[in-house]
Amino acid sequence: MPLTVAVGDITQLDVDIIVNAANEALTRGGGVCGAIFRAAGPRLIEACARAAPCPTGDARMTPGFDAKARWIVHAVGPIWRGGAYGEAALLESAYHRSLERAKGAGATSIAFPAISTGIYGYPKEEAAQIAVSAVRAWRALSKTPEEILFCCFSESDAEAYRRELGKAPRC
Ligand code: AR6
Repeated sequence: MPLTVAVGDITQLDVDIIVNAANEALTRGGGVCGAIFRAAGPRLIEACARAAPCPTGDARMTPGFDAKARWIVHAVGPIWRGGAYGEAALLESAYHRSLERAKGAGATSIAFPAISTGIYGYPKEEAAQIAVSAVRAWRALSKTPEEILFCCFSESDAEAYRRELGKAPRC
């Protein structure tokens, strides 16, 4: 199945797993995290407290509770500090660890937001390039989850992903 780009609110997607752009404490925040906590309801706060902490570059999984998705993967991307602090490797790892969790759960579909590109300040073009290359690298190793979506909150963010997906994979 091709990698696809969706535009809109990730909580409205019809997928097994939505990925949260989380913080290490797995506490309720703003951005996509706020939308996911609203959709999942108060039980998510307790489940996240049990699953915390989650180091940057790693991911934890909880049920989706009242959200449409069956599970939520909480992925912690890096805070952008200029690019010389291992941010790219940490962002790539956040995608990889999320996909490992999805595969472990037997999920067939997963949607990612543009992790780290909001409150954490990661430049959007560079983050899209890392997201696409991380997911392509996963795809070369594993057939599951079959459906992988990039959910962008704006049309201009989606354009960055479409450009990356249009490029040949890097070796
Ligand atoms: N659906 C899809 N994407 C969204 C949505 C939504 N409902 N809302 C925002 N985005 P951010 P981060 C996009 O700030 O940079 C939280 O407080 C948004 O436009 O949500 O990883 C956490 O608890 C942007 O492109 O996450 C952490 O403390 C992308 O989601 C911290 O923010 C990510 O922006 C994480 O910061």
